Amino acid sequence: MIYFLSDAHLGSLAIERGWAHQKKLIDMLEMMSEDAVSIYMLGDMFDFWMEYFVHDKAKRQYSPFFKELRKLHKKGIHVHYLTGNHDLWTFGGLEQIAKVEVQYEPCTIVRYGKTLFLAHGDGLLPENWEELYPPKVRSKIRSFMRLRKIFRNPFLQFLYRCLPPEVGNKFGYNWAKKSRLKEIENPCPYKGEDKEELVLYAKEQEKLHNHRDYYIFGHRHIDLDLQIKKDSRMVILGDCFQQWTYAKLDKHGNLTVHTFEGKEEESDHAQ
Ligand SMILES: [Mn+2]
Repeated sequence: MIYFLSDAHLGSLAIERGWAHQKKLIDMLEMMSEDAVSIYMLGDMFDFWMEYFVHDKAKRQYSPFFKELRKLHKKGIHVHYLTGNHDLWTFGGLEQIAKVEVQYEPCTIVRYGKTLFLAHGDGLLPENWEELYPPKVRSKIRSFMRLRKIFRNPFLQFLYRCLPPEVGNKFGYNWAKKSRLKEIENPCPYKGEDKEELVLYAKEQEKLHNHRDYYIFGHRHIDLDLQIKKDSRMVILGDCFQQWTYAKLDKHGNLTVHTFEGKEEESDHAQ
């Protein structure tokens, strides 16, 4: 079994009961570990992840999560970590501490006879996006892409890593909190097959003869399972803090989407 999950946004200042959140994520991984060969995390597992040049005490809050990931590694389960737009600032530290394999770019893999395209999903647009959207949306996309470029600039990354972690974290976690709150107050639902960027992107890939059986994305925090062509499907994974959705690929090459309800003891507690 191969599992896919994304967008836990651990450490978010906008998510109450951070400890219970992390615990549920660990329970979810435990459940997966029963029959997983590999697990793909498709980005934004942390609300803000930055590796400074000096020790960052704030990372301690994730110790249980790291411990679980090391346990999976020890069991022989490969955990792949694709970076998102909240956690791209990893420079070898996460790999070392959590024993995961970090990938910075979308990738295509072949498993159980199926071709899968995996990506967090930020910054993926169809070629002709400028003709597709009205000016307001266009300028929103443009400023997101500008910010994305700044975030990925090696020199600016170097400068940020020089900051004392308390200073960098204060800014980073609050920036992330703002985007989380904005999402809660003003959620951006599925835009429809003719508007949703990732749907258009996947469809375009198919037209360009980059055929894949499955496309799996995170980032949007919507739970979408869509047949884009007779032999091609796409899934957007939802999240791991409100929806708790994940996907799995079985050994016959079937991809299915599920919701993790939590461990039973937990729901007994939660009344
Ligand atoms: Mn994201």
